[in-house]
Amino acid sequence: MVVRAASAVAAAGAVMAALASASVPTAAAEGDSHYTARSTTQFSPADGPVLTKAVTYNTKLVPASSQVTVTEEARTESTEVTLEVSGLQPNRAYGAHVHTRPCGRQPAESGTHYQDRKDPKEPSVDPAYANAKNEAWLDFTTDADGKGSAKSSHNWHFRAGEAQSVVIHARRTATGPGEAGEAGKRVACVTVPFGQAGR
Ligand SMILES: [Cu+2]
Repeated sequence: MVVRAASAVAAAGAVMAALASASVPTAAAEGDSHYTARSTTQFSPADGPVLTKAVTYNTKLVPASSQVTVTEEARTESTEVTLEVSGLQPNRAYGAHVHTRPCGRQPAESGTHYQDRKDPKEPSVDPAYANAKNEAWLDFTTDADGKGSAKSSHNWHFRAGEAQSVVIHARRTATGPGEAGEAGKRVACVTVPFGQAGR
């Protein structure tokens, strides 16, 4: 029992970092394949002792211990992503998108926005590519309690390995030419392996 207690203490940090994580392929209905992956995590400072799955780069806009849940629901003809946050600043607009790379200690490590049709030019600020249909945008406005949520729906699927995080930005996503897709500084990031359905 003493040995067990010691290992439990050692594992406590990891448990705090990943409160709950589930990947649940659900039963197919009439040939329609249906896959749901949901992950809930607390944000930790990106410069902390351990790089956790959800990191905050700005503890004023996204406080440590605030919580995030990301759900990917993939069906035969569609993909739906849901973002839910709590513990953020009340009554405030944030931008958010699915990005290509996992979160790192530096905000830029999460890469560019995931695009179904890739813009040959980088950075992609052309509204023909940088738009909410070709990318997964999850902008939200928090309520008086600091809770917020957003959902994106598409008729395409993520290519496995090419969509690996959700990044929260300091402001709403712009849509005009030359600035489309921009949403200010990256204030937090959660690593999520999208596009694993049926592979
Ligand atoms: Cu982004």
